[in-house]
This record gives sequence, structure tokens and C-alpha cells, in this order.
Amino acid sequence: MLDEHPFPETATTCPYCGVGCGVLARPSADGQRAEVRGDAGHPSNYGRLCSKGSALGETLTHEERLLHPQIDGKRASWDGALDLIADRFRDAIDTQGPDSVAMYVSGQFLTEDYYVANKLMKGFVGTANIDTNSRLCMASTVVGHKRAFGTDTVPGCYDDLEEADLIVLVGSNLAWCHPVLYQRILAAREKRGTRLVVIDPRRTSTAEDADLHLPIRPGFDVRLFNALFHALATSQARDDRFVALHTSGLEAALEAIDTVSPSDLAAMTGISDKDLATFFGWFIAIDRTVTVFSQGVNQSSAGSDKVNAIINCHLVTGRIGKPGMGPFSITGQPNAMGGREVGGLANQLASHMDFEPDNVSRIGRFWNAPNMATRPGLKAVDLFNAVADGKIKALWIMATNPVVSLPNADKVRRALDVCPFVVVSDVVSSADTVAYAHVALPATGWGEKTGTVTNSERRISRQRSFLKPPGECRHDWQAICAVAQRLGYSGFDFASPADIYREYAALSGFENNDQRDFDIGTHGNISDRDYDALSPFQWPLPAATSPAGKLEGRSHRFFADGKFYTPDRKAHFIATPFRPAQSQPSDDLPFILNTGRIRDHWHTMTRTGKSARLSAHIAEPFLEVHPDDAKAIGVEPACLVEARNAYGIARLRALVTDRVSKGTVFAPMHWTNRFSAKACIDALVAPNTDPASGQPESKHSTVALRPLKIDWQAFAVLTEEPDAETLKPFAYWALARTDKGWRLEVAGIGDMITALRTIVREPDALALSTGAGREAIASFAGKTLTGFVIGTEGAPVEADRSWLAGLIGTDLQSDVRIGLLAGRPPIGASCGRIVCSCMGVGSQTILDAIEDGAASVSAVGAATGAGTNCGSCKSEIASLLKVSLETVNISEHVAAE
Ligand SMILES: Nc1nc2c(c(=O)[nH]1)N[C@H]1C(S)=C(S)[C@@H](COP(=O)(O)OP(=O)(O)OC[C@H]3O[C@@H](n4cnc5c(=O)[nH]c(N)nc54)[C@H](O)[C@@H]3O)O[C@H]1N2
Ligand SMILES: Nc1nc2c(c(=O)[nH]1)N[C@H]1C(S)=C(S)[C@@H](COP(=O)(O)OP(=O)(O)OC[C@H]3O[C@@H](n4cnc5c(=O)[nH]c(N)nc54)[C@H](O)[C@@H]3O)O[C@H]1N2
Ligand code: SF4
Ligand SMILES: [Mo]
Repeated sequence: MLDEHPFPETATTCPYCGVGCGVLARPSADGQRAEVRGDAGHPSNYGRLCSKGSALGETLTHEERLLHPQIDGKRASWDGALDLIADRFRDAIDTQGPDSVAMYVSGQFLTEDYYVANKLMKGFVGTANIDTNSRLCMASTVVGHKRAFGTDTVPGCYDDLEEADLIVLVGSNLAWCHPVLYQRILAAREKRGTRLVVIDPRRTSTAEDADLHLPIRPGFDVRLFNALFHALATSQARDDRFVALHTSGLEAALEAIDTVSPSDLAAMTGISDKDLATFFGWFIAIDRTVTVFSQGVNQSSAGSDKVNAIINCHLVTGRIGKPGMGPFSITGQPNAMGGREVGGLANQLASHMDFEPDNVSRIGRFWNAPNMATRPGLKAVDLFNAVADGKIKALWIMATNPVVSLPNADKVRRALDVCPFVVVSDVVSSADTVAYAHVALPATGWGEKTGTVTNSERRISRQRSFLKPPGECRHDWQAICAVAQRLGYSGFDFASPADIYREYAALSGFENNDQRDFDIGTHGNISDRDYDALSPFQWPLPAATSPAGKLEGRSHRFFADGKFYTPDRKAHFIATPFRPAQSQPSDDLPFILNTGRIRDHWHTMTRTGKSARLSAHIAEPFLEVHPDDAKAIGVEPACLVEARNAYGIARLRALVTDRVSKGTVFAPMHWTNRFSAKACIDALVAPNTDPASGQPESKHSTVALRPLKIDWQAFAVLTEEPDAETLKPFAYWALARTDKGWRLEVAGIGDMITALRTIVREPDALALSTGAGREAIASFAGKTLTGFVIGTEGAPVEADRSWLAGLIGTDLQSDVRIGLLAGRPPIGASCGRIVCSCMGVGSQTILDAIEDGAASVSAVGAATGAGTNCGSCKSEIASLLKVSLETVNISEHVAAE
């Protein structure tokens, strides 16, 4: 079969998370889609892919693609658009100075895109007003690393996770956010019995699998790790030799800690004495310990201190850079790490340099730059405040969707409204930010672009193109270089990504002499052919090593033998006095709002929202609320709830669950105005930031809640997407793709029947039932179901949603038509809510298998296929094994468990 395929496979890298899985991809035989599979030769994943990676082929459709440049919403030529951008930037720079222009870029840039954007702004325009969405993601870790190690470097590698005996996950939902790495951990655990501790206020999917879940009070990680640090320093785990030879500042850091009794610590952190004692006991006794941390740590007004509080524990025990040991910042975006290496943040310069005068001069000479920026620029939140204040006259946003992802997001919308000139480069026209563009530039997307990315373990891999760009899409680096050339700058006549990479690699080795650990100087004159063939490698790779050098294929670690990059070449302990989160609950705003990710969607859904498979796992925006809180505010399970504060409002489905603790609620960050009436959660996120890193506290805002007042609720499936006019009158709606159409949750005020008729419009639509406050309307073209809506007055609609979603656009037999009346399938016809999106297995199929005797996750897998590909649904299968049939059958809402 393989031989007959007209297209060869291309080895590339997944464009989603920082695990950086290798993918083999090619256009499908009909040329209409793409086929992907895991690359068994890639050392990140050895062939595995998660649900998002497996569904990549479904997200590459040209639907909603931005195909041509636009000026004020009208099609324009590239020349016209580029001339206008250059004119407006030139005008602002000349009349208002270089700091009156800005760029806001992304960890979804390739390193080559990042390099030219930073060269343009920091070397030629003469401003460091270029920041990246990594500010919202990794900035606190960058500060923590630099303070402790003198350099922003992840000491360990993925092998450490397989060689550890204790893995502590802090503020990380690894099972959903880094699924392939998580599966590597679970596989290693089978063999060596690795203990898994999860520190997260929520009982996440990851926490369900843990040996110990510490449901920490939000924001109290520094308290916890300070106490652990103190305990380690006075225990047998302390490594006196490492501390004496390779560190400084231990005593001062210990003195800064308020010592608290175990019972006080338990009361403060919300973790029981017993669990604290177990955790401390394990951490003291087990040498091979890795502490993995992510957004529960970084996205905090004490994020940098959280990072250093964790690192302190590893330094005092000397557990760093050795097999199975170390602090491990797991990165989010595919090129979050590359962005940090290439100086993507407003307070960095390229190749791990900062704004020290020596560095400014070094880069200035290397670039032959006429106008080097000499001080850091504005960090993301401040940058958009400056836009709102009218200080930024021209702004270029690339590969990020800030009107949805920045805190106080409605203010970002208002800021873009008043900005005199906004350019947005994106792959889709439907991204919310594109609506604010004076000039929209069509960018090539994954599969079309080519360059390099760095994953969480410092491994640089190639992204390679295997599809022709549609329409007039161009690469981001080409657009940046074209504007630079129009501005009259030399040094931007790159012919290819390889050309850019060579320059960047040479800069990393330039006047380095081991002053900077980031050094890939050996690639300074890599040939186009070798660049094309480059296999994944870990940095460093200084000029002395051969390109196929000694490090290739092997894991490289930093700092086991000291050699840090601080001026004294020692690691620094950092004093981290505890500070609570900035917004604290009050009578008016009694709930702490936590936000984050779900398994099958990526950020603002511009790509995963195109896949019916990925939209099936959780099809609706939700708010997790504790049962006691729900009762107190009068919110019934699966009803609608409005969250609000001074910044904004959001309307979401209440998911009543004790997975969150009392007083806290959780909402996903993914939904935008594209797929929901009002579910952009960042509209309510306070723009509080960490003073050292500028990273927003996206996990800790305060809100008030109330039931959303509506008269009726409905669920619909439609072949045609309902247009904006249809949806506008409804207080609530949420849309998701299905295989042959759309599914819609909707709720409103007033007469239900009239509203339902606007959703299924056909004049000959069939009203299927009346009475008891439940109505259904269906429309057919011949035997094909083209629209169906079922509504109930007041209460949530009970219907088998997955079954209905599977019927739309298909021919129905008469017995099935009867089932429509109830919104329920004939017995045996439904697979239930999709649990395993890789294999398309639903909850009902899994429950049937359990009834037939499958008593374990692997037995369910053998019977149904569920959990046998990426494995990220295994903990959900385990939950289904625990519950009774009735519990699941009540309602098959996202909001039901
Ligand atoms: N499916 C999916 N995967 C992704 C992404 C995606 O959009 N979808 N995005 C990628 C990106 S860019 C990133 S940055 C990563 C993020 O990966 P993660 O950081 O794992 O994901 P989040 O869900 O943002 O947050 C993790 C957890 O932090 C917890 N938390 C909140 N407050 C606190 C606190 O005070 N202390 C502690 N200890 N924990 C707290 C939350 O309850 C949440 O479960 O995921 C990457 N992978
Ligand atoms: N409340 C809350 N907010 C958060 C977070 C949270 O946990 N809670 N997490 C934060 C974090 S960690 C992150 S990383 C951010 C992510 O937030 P964003 O970066 O805003 O999210 P994305 O949806 O990934 O936006 C990427 C955009 O770039 C487009 N795009 C994709 N590929 C390309 C390309 O090659 N070129 C161009 N020009 N465009 C492209 C996509 O269509 C999309 O519109 O969100 C942050 N915001
Ligand atoms: S774990 Fe999934 S999303 Fe992350 S890189 Fe691998 S396949 Fe892509
Ligand atoms: Mo991120």
C-alpha cells in the first residue's frame, strides 16, 4: 500500500505543545487532506502522538483561511499591504520615535521568524518594544532560571522523567497538556514504580492517577516549597559538598523563611498534616526526584518566586543535572524555548544575551546594526496598556490572538480599536484579533512553513513543509524581511530559513568563549542540504563539535558539576518570602477564578475547532463549581451561570463537581466569540502581574456568580452553520463542528417555539412533539436529516448529544425518526459522549464493555480500542469503571460527568 502512495512522507514536528513530537506527514492520495503519524525515529515521542497530534490532518482545511492580504477588510495586493505597513511604521518612527511602534509575536513562531523580527526591531528600528505571548507562559521561569543559574536553561532532559523514582508535578495537568510525555512517565512507572505527586488545587485527570494529590490552596506554593526547603536543609538529604562548592546564598535564603509548625502549614496550604508529612518524607528520602512545573507556577504574581522556591529545594540536595533529578520547567508552545533562545522577550537580546552594554555592543557589531535598542521594551500587559493610552502608533501582531488570550481582554479589544494602525498576520480570517486589523496578512501555516523549533528538553527539530501554501499566503519571515527592506534596512536579504539559521547559529558562537551556554556555533556555516537533513539535536553544539557531533542522539544535562553562568559561576539560592495572590475574595467577588486547558483543544481553537473529532470530547465552555457553592448561589448542575467582575462577564455551563474546592471555580481558556456567545474567560482575568517577570496571574482572579436568567434551553444539530444574525438574540450559545455539520447549545428569553423555528428554518420543518415544556423540530431533505432542535423550558435539555451529532447529514430510517422525538436513540444505537477521540470511542460503548466484564483500563482497551493510541483518556476510562451506569445516563452534557 505504502508504495502506491503518490506522495512521500516528510519528517516534521507537531505544531502544538512543547513536547515537540516528531510527525511523518504527507498529503493524502486525493490531495485534499493530510495524513499524519508519529515518527518512531524522533526522540521526543518514539512514534506516539496524542489526540491533537493525531488529528492534525483534519485541521488543515482551507475553510476560514486568510488567503489574501486585506486592507480595511478588503482584498489588497502584497505590495500594497507591505508598502502601507512600511509607510505607517516609518511615519511613526520618524515623527514619534522608535518606541512609538511595537510588535507582539508568539511561541508559535519558528526560530527563523523570531530571529528576523527581533533583528528588525532591536537592531534597526531601535526599540525593544517587541514582546511575545511567551510572556503569558514562560516569563516567570525565565526569571527564576536566570536568578538561580545565571542563564535561562532547563538543566535536565526527558530521560530524567523515565529515570526518576519520584516525580512531583506542580501546577501541571500533564495528562492533558503534554500527553505523550505523560505516557512516557506512566510506562516508566510500570517498570520502576515511580511515585507521582500532583500539586494542584483541582483534582485533574493527572491528579486522578497520582500516588499523592496535594490540593493546594491557590497561590500557596511558595509557602509549601519554603517549608520543604527548610526541612531538606536540616535533613540527611542536604548535599553539603554541592552546596559548598557550587552554590551561594543558602543561609540568607533560609533566614528569609518564616518557620511555621506542621499544623499551621496544613491550615495555610489546605493540605492535610498527613499528606504533607508523606510528601516531605518522600522528597527527603528519594534522591532521584524531578519537580516538573508549569502554569500553576508561572501564571502567578509570585511566579518567579515559586520557580526559585522549587529550585532552592533541588540545589540544597544537589539534585540537579543528574540522571533522574532536577527542576524541570515544561514548556507550552512548540517553540516557547526557541523564542527564549532567540531573544523573543522584550527584556532579552538574541542568543541568551540581555541588555548589558557588552552584549548590546556585541550584537550591534555582529548585525552591523545602526540603531541598537539599549534597554528593555514594554512587557505584554504594559505594551497593550501603552496601546490603550495612545502611545503606540503602529502595532504588528503575529501568530497570537491577544484579544482572547491576554488578561482584561476586553480592554485589549478597546486598545486595538483606538490604535491608529494595527497589522495582524494570521493563518485564519476568523481569529478574533483579525477583526481589529487595518492590514491583515495571510501567513503560511503548519505543513506549509519550514524552519526550526526547540522543545522542552532543549532539542532543536526541523519543521518541514509538505503542502503548497494556498492562495497568496507567505511565510512570516518573508513578510518581516520585506517590510525591513522597504524601511531601507540592509541585512534582511535572506534567501531561505537556512540562510537565517546560519546567521543565528553564527551569532550564538560569536565572542562566546563559554560565556553563554546557548551555543550552536557549529551550524554557523551549515549547508542548505545539511539543514534540510538536520536530525533533532540538543544544544549546546559549539563550533568545536561536529554537526553530527558527540551530543547527537544522547541526552545532555547541565550543572551536575556546577559551572553555572552567574558572575561567580555558582548557583544562587534566592530568598522567596511568601506573598499571597494579588486579588483576594471579598463579599462582592467571593470566588477565586482559575483558568487553563482541556485535553482536545488548543488555545483559542483556531485550528482544533476545525476538527469534529477534537470538538467532541468537550463541546461547550464550562465552569467547574463545587456542589456546596452551586447550592448556595442557586445553580443547578448543567444549568447556565454568569461570572462577572469589574473587568467583564462570561456565560458558561455549570459543571458541578467536587474536583474543585469550595470557593474556587475553573474555566477553560479556549472559547472565543467565534464559537460562543460570551465565553472568553480572559475578559474576567485581572491584569495582575509578577513584578519580576511581568507574567499575568491568569490562574487567580476573583469573580461573582449567578444563575443566568433564561426561559428555555435547546440543543440543535444542523448541516449549515447558523449565521451571526440567527445567534445574536440568544443569551447563550456555543457551537461545535460535527462530522457532517454543527452542534449548537442555545438558551434564551421569551417564547421557545418561535426561537426554535429560527434555528431550524425550513418552512416544511416537522414539529415532533408538544407539551410538558419539551419541543422538538426536525427538517429533512428526502431522508437526510438537515436540522434538528430539541428545547425544554427552564431545565437543561436531556438528549443523547453524540448520537444526534452523528445523525445530522445522514439518511434516517423510520425507527430512528421516532427516537428523535425523545432525543434518545433506539437501544444500542448510541456510543455516548466521546471519551477516546483517537479511536472515536464513547462513554456508552465503554460502559457496555464494562458491563460485559471488562474490569480494568487495559481490558476496556482490548474490548473497545479506547485508550490504545495516545492514552490520554485512560484516567477518564478509570473514572467510568468507578461509576454506575445511571450516573452517566442522566444527561450526556459536557456538564455531566
Ligand atoms: N490540550 C492542550 N495542551 C496544551 C495546550 C492547550 O492549549 N491544550 N497549551 C500548551 C501551552 S502553551 C501551555 S503553557 C501548557 C500548559 O500546561 P499546564 O500548565 O499543565 O496547563 P493549565 O491547564 O494551564 O494549568 C495547569 C494547572 O495549574 C493549576 N493551578 C492553578 N492555580 C494553581 C496554584 O496556585 N498552584 C498550583 N500548584 N497549581 C495551580 C490548574 O488547576 C491547572 O490544572 O499546555 C500546552 N499544552
Ligand atoms: N485565562 C488564561 N489565559 C491564558 C492562559 C491561561 O492559562 N489562562 N495561557 C496563556 C498561555 S500559556 C499562552 S501560550 C497563550 C496562548 O494564546 P494565543 O497565542 O493568543 O493563542 P493561539 O490560539 O495559539 O493563537 C495563535 C494564533 O496564531 C495563528 N497562527 C497559527 N500558526 C501561525 C503561523 O505560523 N503564523 C501566523 N502568523 N499565525 C499563526 C492562529 O490561527 C491563532 O490565531 O494564552 C495565554 N492566555
Ligand atoms: S504531545 Fe501531542 S500536542 Fe504535544 S507535541 Fe506531541 S502530539 Fe503534539
Ligand atoms: Mo503557553
